[in-house]
Amino acid sequence: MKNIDSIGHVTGRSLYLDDLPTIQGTLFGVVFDSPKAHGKIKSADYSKAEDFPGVVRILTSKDIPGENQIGGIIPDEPLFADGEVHFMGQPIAFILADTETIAYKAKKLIEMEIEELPVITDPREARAKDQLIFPPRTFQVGDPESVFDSCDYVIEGEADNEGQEHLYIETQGAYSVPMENGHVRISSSTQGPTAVQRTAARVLGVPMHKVEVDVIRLGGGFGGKEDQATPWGVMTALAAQLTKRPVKLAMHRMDDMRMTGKRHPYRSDFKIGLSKDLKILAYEATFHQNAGAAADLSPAVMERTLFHATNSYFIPNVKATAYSCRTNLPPNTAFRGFGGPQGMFVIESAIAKAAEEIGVKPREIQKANLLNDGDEMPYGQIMDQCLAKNSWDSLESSFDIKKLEAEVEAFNSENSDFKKGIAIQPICFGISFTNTMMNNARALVHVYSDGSVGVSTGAVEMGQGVNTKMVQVAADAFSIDPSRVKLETTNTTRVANTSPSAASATSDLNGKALQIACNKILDRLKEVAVKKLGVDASTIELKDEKVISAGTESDLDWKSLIQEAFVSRVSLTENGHYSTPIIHFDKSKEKGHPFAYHVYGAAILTVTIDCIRGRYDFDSVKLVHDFGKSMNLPVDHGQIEGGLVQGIGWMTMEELLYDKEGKLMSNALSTYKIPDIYSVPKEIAIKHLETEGHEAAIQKSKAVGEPPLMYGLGAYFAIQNAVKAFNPDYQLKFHAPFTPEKVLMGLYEKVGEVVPD
Ligand code: LUZ
Ligand code: MOS
Repeated sequence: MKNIDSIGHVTGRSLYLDDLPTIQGTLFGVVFDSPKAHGKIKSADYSKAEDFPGVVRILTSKDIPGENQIGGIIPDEPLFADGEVHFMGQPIAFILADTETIAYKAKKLIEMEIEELPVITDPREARAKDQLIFPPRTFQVGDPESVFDSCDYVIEGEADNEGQEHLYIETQGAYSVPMENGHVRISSSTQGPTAVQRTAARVLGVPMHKVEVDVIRLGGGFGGKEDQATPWGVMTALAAQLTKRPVKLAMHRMDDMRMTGKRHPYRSDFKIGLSKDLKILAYEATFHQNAGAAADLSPAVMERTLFHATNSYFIPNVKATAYSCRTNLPPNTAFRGFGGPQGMFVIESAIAKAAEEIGVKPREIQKANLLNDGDEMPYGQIMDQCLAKNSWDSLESSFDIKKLEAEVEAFNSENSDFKKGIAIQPICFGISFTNTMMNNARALVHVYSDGSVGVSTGAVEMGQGVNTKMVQVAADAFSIDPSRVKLETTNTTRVANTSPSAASATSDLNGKALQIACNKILDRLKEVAVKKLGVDASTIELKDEKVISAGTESDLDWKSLIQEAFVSRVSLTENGHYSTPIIHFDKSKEKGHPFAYHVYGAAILTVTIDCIRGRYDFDSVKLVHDFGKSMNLPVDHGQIEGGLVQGIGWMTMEELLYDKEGKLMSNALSTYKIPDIYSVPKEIAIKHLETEGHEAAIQKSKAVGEPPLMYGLGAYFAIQNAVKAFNPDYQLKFHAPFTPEKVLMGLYEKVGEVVPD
C-alpha cells in the first residue's frame, strides 16, 4: 500500500501547524531567550518593548498561575528563567504582538543585565566539578577487572562523539485557542501530545481535562519533538489563557537551532580484553553524557546507552558506567537511537583499536563475538530469536565481502590521490521504551453507519508512515478496502494518557491497540451476521467486504452488515488498549527483560576519499536488515534509507560546534551541513533477512524507525580505513564526526606529531 500522505506531500496539500487558518484576533509570539550561557539576571526592563506599538503583552515567570516547571522526568527546568540563566537560548520571556514582525522588533528593546557565571561545556569537566544531573548508573555482568589479567590482548582508549541537530524540516511551533470555561485547545507539532497536555495543565494550574492537544502531523521529529515541543505548546496555551486570544508561535530556524537541545555529545573511556582467538572476554566503558543544563530526557537516554553498550556482541564480563553531566548547553534530548548509537560507537571504536593493535580486520573480531540465542545481556535479558549471526551470514552470502575488500585493495594500489575504505557495521537494537510503564497504547474506532471507518490512536504521524500502517491494520482486521478507513488527528480527548511516538515502538503499540478495538467490533458484527443469516457462528468470516458463511458468499456485504448492526442498535464504536507483555526491569538490580524483541542487521559501507582535498563520497552501502514480515516495504525502505543517511551525516559532515562561552556556532543551515542528494551513498542495496517476524511486532512487521541509523556508524570506520590506506603514520582516533577537515589532517599527520582535534 502506498503511503497515504504521498500525494498530499508532493502536491503541497498536506497540512502542517503553520498551514492552519489563523483566527481573527490571533496574537503572534516570539521568545526572548538568554544571551548568556550562565549568569544571574540582575535587572530586566521590558517597558520599551511593552510600549512598542502592536505589542500586547510580555509574559515572564511572574505571570504563571501554576508551576513554573516543565521537567518531565526530573522537575529541574523552568518554563521561563527566573533569577538565573543556565544556557544560551533559555526562554526568559514571551512577547505577544499583533504580528510576528512587531514582536521581533520589540525583542530588541528588552534591556537585561546578566552577571556572568562560569560556563561549563565539557562533560568531563562537569563530572570533575561534581555537576551531575543525577547519580551515575552501572550495568555489570561478570567481573571484567579480574579477567583483564588473563586476556591475551588488553586495549584501552577514548571515544567521543558530538551532538546532532534534528533539523526537522518543520520547525517547532504551536497554536493555542482559548475555549469557554478556561479550557484551551493546543495545536502542537509534538511527538508527545500528552506531555504537552500534562505540562500545560501544570503550568496553567488547571486539571488536564481543561487542556486539549491536537496534532495533525509533523514535518519530522527525530526525537526533537518528543519532549522539546512542550515549552512552545505551553507558552502559547499560557498566553491564550491570559489574553483570551488565540496565540501562535512558529519558530524561525535560527531560533529553533539556538534554543533547542540536540543529540547528546559523549566523552567515553573504554578497556577491552580479548583472547588469542579474538573472543572479547571483558569490556569496561565509562560514559560522560553531556546533558546540558537540565535533565529533559537525559536519564532515559543514558539508560539506553548502557543497554546498547555491547551492541550485537556477547561479552561475558562487562562493566558499563554512565554519568549524566550538567553543562551550560541547551538541555540535550531524544534523537533517533536515543543514546544507543553513542554506546555502540564506543564498542565499535574499541574493536577497531583492538583490531589495529592485534593486526586483524575489525570484522574478524566483530564476527567472532556475535550474539547467540541463550546469551545473557549485561542487563539480564536472555537473547532469543537472535538474528545477529543470521544477519552477518546473509550479508556475507548476499554481498561477497572478501571480493569487495579485494576491489578496495586493488583500487588503493592503483591510485594515489584517491583511496577507498570499507567497514562492516552490525546492529542490534532493543524495541520497547526502556521505561516499562510507557509501553502501552490505545485506539478508538468508529464505524459509521455508511460503512466508513474513523480511527484515532496515540500515534503521531511525522513522516514515518505510521498512519499508513494504521490504515492497513484496520482495513486488514475488517477485510475492507483501505479507502474506507480514515486516520483522524492525534487528539488527547479521543485517545488519552499516551506515550510519545518514539522508541521505534509506535506502530507496534498503537497498531496492537487498534487490532484489539477492531476485533471487538468484528466479533459483534459476526453475531449480527449469524442472527441475520441464521447460520453457525463458527463458520462466519468477513472477507473482501463480503460475509462468508461456511465457505460460501452470503448476500450480506460490509455495507449492508453495518446497516444491519446499526438498525439492531449494536455499538459500532470500540476502544482498544494494549500493553506489551513479558517486559520488566528492576532498576535496583539493573537487571530484567526490558525489550519485547531486538532488531538486527548488518551493513557494508564503502567510501572513497579525495586525498588532496580531504573530502569523501560513499560509493555504496549494502545491507541486510531484519524487517520481520514487513507490512509495508516502501515505507520501511524509506526508514532504512533515511536512518542510514542520518547516521552517516552524524558520523561525517554534521558538525555541531559550541564555543567556550556556550554559544552555538553552527547555528544555521549555512554552517551546519546535513547530507543532501549529492552526498548520500551512490548505491544503497537493501536485502531482507528472511524470517518469520516477531509476535510482539504489529503483523510481525518489526520496528524500523531507529535501528537503521546505526548502520551509519560504519561511516566513521570506513573513512578511517581509507585514511590509513593513504597514510600509514595515521594513528587511530575516535572522535566523531569525521569531517573533511579532520580527514585532511589525518592524511598528512606524521608519526609523533600531535594533531589538534
Ligand atoms: N523515549 C523514551 C525513547 O522515553 N524511552 C525510550 O526508551 C526511547 N527509546 C528510543 C527513543 N525514544
Ligand atoms: Mo525518539 S529518539 O523520539 O524515538
